[in-house]
Amino acid sequence: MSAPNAGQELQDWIIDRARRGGDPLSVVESLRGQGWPEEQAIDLVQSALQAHLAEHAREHGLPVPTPVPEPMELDGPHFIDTGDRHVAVLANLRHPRVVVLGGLLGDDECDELVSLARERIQRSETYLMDEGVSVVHEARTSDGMFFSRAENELCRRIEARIAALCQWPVENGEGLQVLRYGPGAEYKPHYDYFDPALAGSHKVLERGGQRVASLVMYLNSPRRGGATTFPDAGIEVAPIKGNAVFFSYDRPHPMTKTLHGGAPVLEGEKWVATKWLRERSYR
Ligand code: PD2
Ligand code: ZN
Repeated sequence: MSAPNAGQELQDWIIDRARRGGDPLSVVESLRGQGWPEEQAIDLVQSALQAHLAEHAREHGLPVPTPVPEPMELDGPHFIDTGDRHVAVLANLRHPRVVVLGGLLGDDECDELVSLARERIQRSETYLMDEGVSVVHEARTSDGMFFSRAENELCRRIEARIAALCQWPVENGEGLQVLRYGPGAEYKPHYDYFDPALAGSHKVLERGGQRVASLVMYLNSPRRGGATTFPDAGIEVAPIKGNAVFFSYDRPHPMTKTLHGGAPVLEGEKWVATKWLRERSYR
């Protein structure tokens, strides 16, 4: 059957093709065969699929998915060029969307972040979403601090690298957070997005919308323990200096399988820097 002209009928035709197993690229090819220019064909397929996913989510009482940063495709190259470094892709998982990265930071950059953070570090607080306040909580026994965005040359360099890696505007990033875990310290499993159903979320969502991705960067290598765990996926990422784990969540819902935690440090200490990416500009 040939593609109809435009509008709802065309959208239905695209969805019908996709339902019958046509992958998005083959649908684009069919549209090109019907005379649509390539860019327009890609836009048409993308927006039809997005509208379809949104409708499906609404029908099932789920939050509607939003675009997320995407450092690389599956089956992509093993190294990502961020402009100033070649970052290795060590593991790449589709669901939950998790990418383990090698050599995102240099040893000297890790050491410098630790030494800048050390003097400002305090017991980490947890934001209680239903009350809208931050408190010291037994679920999070690390110490931490926040840099503001672009606070110094090192932060600016790392933020620009992350923006290139994730193809996500630097303005959509929160400032870097640095955490230190002493022996026995941990971060119990949690989600990084804000639960929109809880009263306290509204205040944080006003600044840049939802968090849509997290990047946990390891600033040292604890001798034992301290892995970042994803209980719903049954994987754990070893904390190795300079490496990082990226994960994204296209809606604030457990269906993203991005429950994750910092396992107790069993020997030595663990330092990480976390970068959260928002939907929109974060000020
Ligand atoms: O330090 C970690 O491995 C870790 C685990 C879970 C950090 C965070 N969450 C975080 O900063 O959100
Ligand atoms: Zn987290």
